[in-house]
Amino acid sequence: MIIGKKATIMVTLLMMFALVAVPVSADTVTTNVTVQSGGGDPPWIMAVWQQDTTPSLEDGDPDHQIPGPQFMPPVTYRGFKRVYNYAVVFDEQGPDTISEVSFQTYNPRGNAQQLGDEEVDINWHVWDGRYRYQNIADNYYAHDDENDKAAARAAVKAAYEAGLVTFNGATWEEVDYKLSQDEAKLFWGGVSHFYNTPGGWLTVKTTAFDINDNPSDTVESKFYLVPVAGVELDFTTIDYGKIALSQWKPISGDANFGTADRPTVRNIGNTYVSIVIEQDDMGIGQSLINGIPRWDVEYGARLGDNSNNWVEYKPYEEATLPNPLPLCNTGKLDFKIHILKAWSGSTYGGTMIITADQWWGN
Ligand SMILES: [Ca+2]
Ligand SMILES: [Ca+2]
Ligand SMILES: [Ca+2]
Repeated sequence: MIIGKKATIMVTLLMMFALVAVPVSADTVTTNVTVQSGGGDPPWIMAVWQQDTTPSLEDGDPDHQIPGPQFMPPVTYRGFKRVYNYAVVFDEQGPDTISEVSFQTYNPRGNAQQLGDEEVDINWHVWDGRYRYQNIADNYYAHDDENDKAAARAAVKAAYEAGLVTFNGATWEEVDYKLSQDEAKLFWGGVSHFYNTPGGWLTVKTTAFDINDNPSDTVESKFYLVPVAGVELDFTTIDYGKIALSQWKPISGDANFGTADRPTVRNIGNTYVSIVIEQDDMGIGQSLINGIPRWDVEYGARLGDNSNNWVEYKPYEEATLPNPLPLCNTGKLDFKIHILKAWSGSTYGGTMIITADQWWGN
């Protein structure tokens, strides 16, 4: 036991001596470098994510309750939602040899009604997962500039803490370390997603290239555009005009948004919508027919001009039009009225409520 302790102490002293001795002894260190033939190694994407420009980095989930990024659509006619793609890239031949980072966005799959419901049997139109567009990173933080490095590390940390980042064979600590050591570089580029970009989980496939055109492995990440039903009307009043008792009187709209006397609806959200209509009785009231109350007025509405799509409804009854209004479509709304009993020469007025619901197929 005693011998062992002494031995330990001796070794420690020798090591201390050696450490002190190195600076003055001009030791020789061997160095190795391999010049790669055929262009070297492909870049390595260590981490990717998407974020928006709001303080929470994801306005569809500002308290970060759901993993991954969630964003709100603009719900504005011809509006945009700005989303930024980020990637931390490493290359064995050095960060200056990374020449391009490409982000390719793909449509959602299935009907995407719910956050977890990204794969369902119904696939149609824009929910078929097809390729949408490419964004090439046009910004990066310099790997050898202290301010840029601090900004890059802060950006990765904030996104990581918000639960946005998809890591690819690296932890956040490893990514942060490589950035701190001038070995990796943070790239980004912005995409303005048009208002009719379909709601649901969109896939982003990120690939980096080096100056020898070596492509990295492609890293897949996802972000969620929250499905929101939204429509806009070009009318605030419907004048049924002069009517004859017991005769249906139609008022036809047009597909021209901006002509208020001809009702038009357009979809400004990122889902198909069904139109729901409810109207009061305009003060026309009820009659007792064989002791049973009956409304003295009824209504009808349709989207488009197919006669099969008319829906007739009583006052205060919610009527859902059978045909949906697809994404980014403008439609004609027709209305009709049928008065069974009212005072001749009187004018009646009321209110109609028009609502858009998400439509995901029948
Ligand atoms: Ca390389
Ligand atoms: Ca989230
Ligand atoms: Ca119109």
